[in-house]
Amino acid sequence: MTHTSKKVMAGLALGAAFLLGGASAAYAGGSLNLRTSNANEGSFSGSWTFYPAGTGHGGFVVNGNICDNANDGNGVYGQGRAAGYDWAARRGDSNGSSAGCAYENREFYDPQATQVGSGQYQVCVDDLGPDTCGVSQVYYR
Ligand SMILES: [Ca+2]
Repeated sequence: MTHTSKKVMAGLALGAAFLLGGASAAYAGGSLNLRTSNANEGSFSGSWTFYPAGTGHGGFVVNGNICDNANDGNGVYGQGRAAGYDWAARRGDSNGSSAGCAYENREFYDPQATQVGSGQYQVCVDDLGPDTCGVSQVYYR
C-alpha cells in the first residue's frame, strides 16, 4: 500500500465513524408495535425514542395507541418503565369493549438522573390472574 492510499483509507474510516455517530444520536428510536398475544385482544402501535439530557427529564418516550380489540369485558392497558424502576401507572382502554383506543404519550424517566440509559414498554389485557402482556425488548439509548 502506498503512502497516499493509506491516507485516503484513514480519511474514509473517519468519515464513516462520524456518519454512524451522527446517525445514532439523531435517530435513537423507532417503531414500537406490540400484541398481548397471537389472539390480539390488545395491541399497541406507535414509536419510542429517548430525550437527550436537558430535554424533559432525559427519559424514554413512548407515543402511540393502546387498543382493546376484543369485546370480552377485559380492559387493555399500556405502561412503560425506565431502567431500574417498576412499571409506571397504567394507561389504556378499561371499558372492556373493542370500541376506540387510548392514546399514549409519556416519558418514563429517573428523577435521580439527568438521563436514562434504557427503557421498556408493555401492553396487557387486564384478565384473571397474572395479566397477559406483550412486552417489548429493552431499548437502549
Ligand atoms: Ca377487551
